[in-house]
Amino acid sequence: MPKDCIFCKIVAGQIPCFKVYEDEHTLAFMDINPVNPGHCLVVPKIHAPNLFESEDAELARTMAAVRKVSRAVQKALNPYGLNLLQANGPGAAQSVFHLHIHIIPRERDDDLRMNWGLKAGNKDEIAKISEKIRD
Ligand code: DGP
Repeated sequence: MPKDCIFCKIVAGQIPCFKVYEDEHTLAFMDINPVNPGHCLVVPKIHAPNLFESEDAELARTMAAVRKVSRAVQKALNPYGLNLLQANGPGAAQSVFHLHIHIIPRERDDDLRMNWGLKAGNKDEIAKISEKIRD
């Protein structure tokens, strides 16, 4: 585990998160800067900095978890739609260099665009939504 990887620390339980799903290979938790309510992230537990350096098997397991969590988000929050996003490299605005897939619930006319600026979320609201998805 790279010493300075924030998502490795979350996987190891050294930094808290609002967890919504976990299995042997993957972890899903709420994004701390949600672009829309219910925005969450799915990560492989084994560190890979990006898509290019990930293993096929890890990627397949991660995407299976993405589908599972996406179904939970859809059921819990009934969004208008869902976007999946993976920022690959600084040029694509990747800011955390541990592979992760964003699950972004969409609202009608939310006017969401790619490469949004980071804005701190409301922790109470994030916690409440995470309970709905986890259930
Ligand atoms: P990206 O820019 O695609 O690398 O997305 C990184 C996301 O990770 C960004 O939306 C904010 C989120 N994030 C950064 N640090 C933390 C953290 O400590 N906890 C949680 N839950 N999310 C984080």
